[in-house]
Amino acid sequence: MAAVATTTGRDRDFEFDFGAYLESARQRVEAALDGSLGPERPESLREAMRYSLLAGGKRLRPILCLAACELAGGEAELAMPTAVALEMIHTMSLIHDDLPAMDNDDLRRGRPTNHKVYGEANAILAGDALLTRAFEMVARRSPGVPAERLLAVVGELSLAAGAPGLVGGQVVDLECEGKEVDLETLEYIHLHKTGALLRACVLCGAHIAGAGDALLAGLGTYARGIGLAFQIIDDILDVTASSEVLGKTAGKDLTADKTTYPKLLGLEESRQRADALVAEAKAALAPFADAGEGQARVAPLLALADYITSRDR
Ligand code: GRG
Repeated sequence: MAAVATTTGRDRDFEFDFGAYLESARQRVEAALDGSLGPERPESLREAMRYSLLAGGKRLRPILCLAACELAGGEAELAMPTAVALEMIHTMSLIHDDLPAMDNDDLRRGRPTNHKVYGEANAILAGDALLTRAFEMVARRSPGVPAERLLAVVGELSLAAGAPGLVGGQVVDLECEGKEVDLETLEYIHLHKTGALLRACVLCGAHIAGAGDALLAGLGTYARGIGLAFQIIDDILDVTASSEVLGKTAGKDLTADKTTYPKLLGLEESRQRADALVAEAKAALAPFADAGEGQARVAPLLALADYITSRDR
């Protein structure tokens, strides 16, 4: 990833080295993930959990959480247990999504899927253990964060993981396979299956720092834009990128007869829509980008929004 210099539009001299930021944040997240699993027993369960949690991935969700915490004036390290929890929930959703009863995939993050290595029952249980461990990370392993802020985080995580988020989106996605789907339904699927967890990432980071209503509302709008754009780009990459680069099976949407943005709008219009959504997302943060510290604090989230549409995997 090349270094990206970005400006907020108020001070054209302000520069932000996104490449260096991303690399440093990823390394901190990887270290935290590595240390996050305790002496889970039995050992076979621990191994299956670690296999998927430490399999790489862009780590976009924890980084969004840390960046939102810093935008709200908090110490990123205070948000690290929550950032790890978000990646645990995301990893659980990938393990379950790959199961034969769902998307039935063999390849994830460049390696055989969890159930291919540990069997279906163990993969389901490893996902369950990661999901529950995520809540433990917040409730019992977040020193220095006031209890009412952790309660707000638990609330966001519950909404994002459950029927109002990932599960609801996945159910509608599965129900729609092989059917004609309109844009409204597709948007519902994307906002729930993918957008809800991205929304939780920025809101949780902001809650840890005790953000006020105006910033939470701005971040909610930001998250809607990047959530939809993220899934549109995912749909585009499914058509245009190789399995080798993606680390997961390319062309799956066509095989599963899923409706996607490229199918409904074509590649060009889909990309335009993703660009417009990212522009909307960035605009929602403009009020918090006052010259000086505000500019520096908002720069990572602005650059992360751009990264969502420029990524190649
Ligand atoms: C059991 C509570 C519970 C929920 C599971 C299976 C399921 C319900 C939901 C599926 C959610 C899902 C897998 C959505 C797709 C989101 C998506 C585009 C994932 C890819 O994210 P990347 O590209 O992956 O950030 P990396 O590997 O980089 O982390």
